[in-house]
Amino acid sequence: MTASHGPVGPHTTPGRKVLVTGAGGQVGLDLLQALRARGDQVFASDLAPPSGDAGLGLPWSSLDVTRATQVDALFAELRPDVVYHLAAILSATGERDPLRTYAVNQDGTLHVLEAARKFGVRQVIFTSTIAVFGPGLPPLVGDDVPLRPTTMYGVTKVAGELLGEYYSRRHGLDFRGVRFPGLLSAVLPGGGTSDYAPLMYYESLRTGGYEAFCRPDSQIPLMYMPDALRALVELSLAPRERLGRCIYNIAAFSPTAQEIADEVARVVPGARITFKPDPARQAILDSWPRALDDTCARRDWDWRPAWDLARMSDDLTPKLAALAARAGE
Ligand code: AKB
Repeated sequence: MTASHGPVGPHTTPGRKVLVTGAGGQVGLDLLQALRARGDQVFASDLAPPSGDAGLGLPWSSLDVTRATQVDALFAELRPDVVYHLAAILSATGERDPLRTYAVNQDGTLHVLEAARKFGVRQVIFTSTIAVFGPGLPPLVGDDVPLRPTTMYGVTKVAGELLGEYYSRRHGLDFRGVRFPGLLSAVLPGGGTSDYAPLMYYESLRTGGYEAFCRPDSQIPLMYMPDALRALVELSLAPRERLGRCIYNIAAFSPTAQEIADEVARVVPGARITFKPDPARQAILDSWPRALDDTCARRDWDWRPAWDLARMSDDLTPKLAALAARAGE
């Protein structure tokens, strides 16, 4: 689709006032630092602010996105230029409590978009996911294949994409987003089906091995967090007139679970990785793309991944080793 957007703002200048929802999660904590480093005035929000140093010394607000009055009050108080809307419950946790997942992901996104409209937010950046896709996919999955998700997480992310596009068309909101692959970083993930990938590294470092909940031939798109953060910033700063759509596939690498296990054995010598597929999570993995086609992102805003599996392993392993050591103290 062709997106229509709101008034042009100073997207390429630093010093934007940026609010991040769901800031205490795997993406949020790293994104806060990336935004601060580029000179944005950053405000964080989540259900509860993290304790101690984890809050990075930034202003934090308690925000339950399922409460429209809370969302309105925070937007009215802060009047952000840009909102990164990350607050969501992921796929595996989502299947344990689908109604709560609907409330957080679906109602929460509606509340954020509505507050953005009411309080003059210039741009909303949305984090979508490979979970918007469902069974019967081609080997390389483009942006516009039919979206038939099997999880409540996927259903609500499809709806979030469509709601944002509606606000873009109807209200001129500058709504943009990426479909993230499974992400790996030095912050442990919370409740995703792609978690087997980072856990292979982390548990091998912490305990010497890991029993993965998937088959060795499972294959989904994955990405290292620095690429994911750069995508969120670069998409936000891209000239609007170049964007032919609101939501973009982005891709980096697509190893099988066995290939990740082999890679972990290279960087964590002696790691014992075994496979014991969990039927529910395996079915979710089997319904997701094996590889994403990100041609549109490459064409419209010059997206390119910088990290492959081997480079990521070399960079990530010492960071996860430090995390595992702290966990053992
Ligand atoms: C999940 O596994 O639910 C997430 C995702 C792929 O969006 N990491």
